[in-house]
Amino acid sequence: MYTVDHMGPRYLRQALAEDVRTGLTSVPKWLPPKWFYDAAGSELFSRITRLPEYYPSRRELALLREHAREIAALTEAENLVELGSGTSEKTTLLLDALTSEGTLKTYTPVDVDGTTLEAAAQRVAAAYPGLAIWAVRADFERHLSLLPRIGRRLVAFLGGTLGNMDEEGRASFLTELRATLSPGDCLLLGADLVKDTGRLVAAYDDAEGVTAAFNRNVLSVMNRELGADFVPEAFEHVALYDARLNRIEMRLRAVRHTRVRFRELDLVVTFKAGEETRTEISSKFYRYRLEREVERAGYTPVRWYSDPAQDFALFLAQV
Ligand code: AVJ
Repeated sequence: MYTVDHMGPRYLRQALAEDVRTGLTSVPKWLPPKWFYDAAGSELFSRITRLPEYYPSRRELALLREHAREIAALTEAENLVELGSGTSEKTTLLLDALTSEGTLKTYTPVDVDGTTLEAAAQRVAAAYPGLAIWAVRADFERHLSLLPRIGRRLVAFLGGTLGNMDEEGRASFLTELRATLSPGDCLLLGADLVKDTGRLVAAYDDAEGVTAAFNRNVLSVMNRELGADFVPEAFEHVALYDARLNRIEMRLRAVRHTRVRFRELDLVVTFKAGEETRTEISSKFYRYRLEREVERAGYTPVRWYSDPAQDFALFLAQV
């Protein structure tokens, strides 16, 4: 097992600092969702995937169970590259299928959180003794060109994380990724589909408040990394569905006028009472539109798998 770290403590602070300077001085304020995922945030996300309201993980797992063998046969991948691998739980299905197919040699999990990445890589290493593991700590929005290019690749981008980007962001991401791939390499996307607004909102505003804690975790990350003095309880979790842009937005709403000092940045940010900071978009897809986006970025659609309720899809494309 090898670990490559493109996000040392200095990089992390600097990238977060840049995003804070840009996002929290914009109107309206915003922050990129990648900063949710420190060790605590990754753990909270893991809990989200088990919530009754959060259907995407269960749907995707069922689709993987049903179709992993065919995906393995179609891709004949030697290297499974997983972007935003987290705990690598569902990855087992692809690893098993590619192992039976007899092609798999390498697993390359890629994640922003070192703790979660390391633990997941260790677990996979123990369960698959013959497998080479290249754990890469990286930000897939910035470090795509630095990913190892070993063997025939299947790049898995699951969970619906592509939805964290807007249409423009998706176009550049897909194009940049395409540029690092070779003929025969494949891309497997997990995509959450447009559906009833009530169910969408409930998935991002669960009764237990786990998603609210996950949302507020970004405040703790800024406190720790940038010496900020956010009081997380002074911000309310907001989840709403924008039916025009087909996306969930998560926001943090200041319950009262709040002034936050960033010790490491020489920066003070004020939040008006009721002011909302957007912390995440989670786009929901229509099949034909996602297929068109992926085709425009230079891939050929191979298979579209979805459940009977049309809740979630796995989309396999090839270069
Ligand atoms: C990991 C980005 C797919 O957008 O559904 C879950 C993150 N945010 N609940 C999503 C998330 C709030 C999740 N992704």
